[in-house]
Amino acid sequence: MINVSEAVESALAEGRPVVALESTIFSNLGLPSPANQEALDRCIGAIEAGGGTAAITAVIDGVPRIGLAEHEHDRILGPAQKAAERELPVAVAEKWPVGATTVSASLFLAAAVGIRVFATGGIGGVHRGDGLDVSADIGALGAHDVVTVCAGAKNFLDIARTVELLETQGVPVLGLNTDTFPAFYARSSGVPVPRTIETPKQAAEVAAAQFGLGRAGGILVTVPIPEADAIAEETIDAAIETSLAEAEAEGVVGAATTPYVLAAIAAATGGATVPANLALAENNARVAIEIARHLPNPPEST
Ligand code: PSU
Ligand code: MN
Repeated sequence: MINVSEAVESALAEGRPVVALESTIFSNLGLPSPANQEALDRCIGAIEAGGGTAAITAVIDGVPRIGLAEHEHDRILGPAQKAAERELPVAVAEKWPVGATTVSASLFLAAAVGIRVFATGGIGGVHRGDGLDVSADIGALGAHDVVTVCAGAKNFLDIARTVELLETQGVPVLGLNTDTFPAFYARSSGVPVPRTIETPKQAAEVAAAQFGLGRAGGILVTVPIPEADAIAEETIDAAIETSLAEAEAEGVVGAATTPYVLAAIAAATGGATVPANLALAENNARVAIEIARHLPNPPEST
């Protein structure tokens, strides 16, 4: 029921490094066009430059896919329906033309075929306020045996509570050369990260130990945005405040909230946040392939 591309299948069979990518970030739910195309090209480029194979996840014409051919990239760059993990069965049954996979759906699909490293921009988390809006990403991070590489989470979320819930889920959270959880455009959220590491290889060692112990669930590796690309916190904070107020005034709720706020932040900053978004996504892909290269191959299944 899950279709794996030949490129990804042969890389996995030969024990070559593979990094999974989500598709929501590259669809119009995540980034404006044409920056979304550039983001996709740069992420794939970083994975290939590191000697790896990129495995883009998506639902296309009702089929969950892992690995898209280049001529199929257009499908995920246009309008799409957001597919978190729980939407996958719905997307299959209803034959969605394009289901853009979120972090949770991508983790499920990656784990299902034995891909152990996944790169994204920012994860979903606990939304601000007491509305109990918690992203499915958090549960998926605790459920699937995959290393997720991200630049933390955007500050429109409650980052302190997000980090607390990752503890509840039993997810080891590592900061690459940072002792605080990164806040996407900003290198630091001020919230302490449980463990600091200095190299991608150390993340691979933690992951190898986790898998070796037979302990279920993922690892979260947080990587601050490269210094040169970070955006002044005042700029972002102001944009986030107006974007959240706008979402509330418009009565936006549920799964629509994150895409709405993402677009509102990009608009409120006149697109200034977009280059930063591309730079951190590419940087995460670069770190992810390094981790994948250092992970020992899984034992032969019999
Ligand atoms: N944060 C971003 N960019 C994104 C997303 C989050 O900075 O594109 C997307 C990811 O696909 C993530 C999803 O998995 O939003 C989370 O949505 P929600 O908050 O509805 O769980
Ligand atoms: Mn939600």
